[in-house]
Amino acid sequence: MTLLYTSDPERGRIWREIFAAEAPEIAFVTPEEMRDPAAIRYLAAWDPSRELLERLTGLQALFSVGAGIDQFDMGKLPPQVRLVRMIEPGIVEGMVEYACGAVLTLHRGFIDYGIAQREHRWAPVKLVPAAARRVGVMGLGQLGQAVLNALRPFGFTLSGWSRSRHEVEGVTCHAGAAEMDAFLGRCDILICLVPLTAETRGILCRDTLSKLPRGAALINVGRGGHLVEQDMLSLLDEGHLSAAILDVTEPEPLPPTHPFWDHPRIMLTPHVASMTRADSAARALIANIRRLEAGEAMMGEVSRQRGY
Ligand code: NDP
Ligand code: OXD
Repeated sequence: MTLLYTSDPERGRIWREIFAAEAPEIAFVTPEEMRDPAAIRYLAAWDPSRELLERLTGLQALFSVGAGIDQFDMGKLPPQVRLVRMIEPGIVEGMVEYACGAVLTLHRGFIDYGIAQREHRWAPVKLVPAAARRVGVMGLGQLGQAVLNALRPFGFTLSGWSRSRHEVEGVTCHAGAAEMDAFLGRCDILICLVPLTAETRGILCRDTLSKLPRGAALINVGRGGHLVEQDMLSLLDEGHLSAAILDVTEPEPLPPTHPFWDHPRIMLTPHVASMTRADSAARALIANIRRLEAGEAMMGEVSRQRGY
C-alpha cells in the first residue's frame, strides 16, 4: 500500500523515517519517486493540484496535513475519495497557547500599552477581574473545546457556540442560528474557531460583530474568509470594537498597502497560531490509515455534505 506525500520537505524527511520504522507496510513516496500514479492509495497533502488528483485513479483517501480542509475543492474530488483532516496533539497545543496568549493580551490591555508606549504615555489600564471578562468561542470542535478548557483556570466567564448542542464543563454552550445573538451578547472577547464553509464565510460581519458588547475585541484564528474586513475596520473606528488579533487573512500574506498592517488596534500574526507537529502528525496518520485498512472509523473524517 502506497502513500504519496506532497507537502513540506522537512516534515517529509521526518515522516519518511517514522513510516519506515513504525509502519513498514506503508510505502512512503514523494512525487519524484512516484512510478505508478494508479498505485497510490493514500495522499497526504495541503493543496494538491487538479492535474495530480486526476492521475491518482486508485486514490482512496486524501489526508490534509493540517486541521483545515477548506483549501480543497470538494466538488473536484471524486466521490469515492475519503477526505480526512489532521487531528494531532501538536496542533491543539499550539492553538491553546496562541488563544490563551491572545485572550490575556486583550484582557490585560497590551494593545493599549503598545499604543501608549509609541506615544510616550504612561497610562495604566484599569484591572478587570477575569470573572468579569466574558470570553466566547465560536466553534466547539477539537480546538474550540481545548481552548475553553485551557482558559477555565484563569476564571473567565466562558461561553461557546456551535452548530449542534455541546456540553463543556464551566462553559455556557449555545447552538445554532437561534442562539447566536444570545452568544454574541455575552462575548467581551470573541474567538473564531469554526471551519470555513459556505455557511461560515463572512460570519464575522457588521451584523454579528455589532451584537458584541460595546468595546469587545476579536481574535480570528479560523480563516481570513470568515471576516468581512471593512465591517470590522468601521466598527473599530466607531469604537464598538476595541481591538482585533488576527492570525489569518485573505489573502495570505496581505499586500503591503493593506490597512491592517498599520492599524494601531490590530495585531497581526502570519498564520502561525498552530502548526502541524511532524512526529505526532506522522503517528496520527499511521493510526488513521490502519483504522481505514481495518474498516474502522477514522479520526477527523470530513462530511462532504456538512463541508467540515
Ligand atoms: P472541528 O471540525 O473539530 O470543529 C468545528 C466546530 O465548528 C464544531 O464545533 C462545529 O459545530 C462548528 N461549526 C461548523 N460550522 C458551523 C456553523 N455553520 N455554525 C456553528 N458552528 C459551526 O474543527 P477544529 O476545531 O479542528 O478546527 C477549526 C478550524 O480552526 C479549522 O477548520 C481551521 O480553519 C482553524 N485552524 C486554524 C489554525 C491556525 O493556525 N490559525 C490551525 C488549525 C486550525 P458542531 O460541533 O456542531 O459540528
Ligand atoms: C491548519 C492551519 O488548518 O494551520 O492546520 O491553519
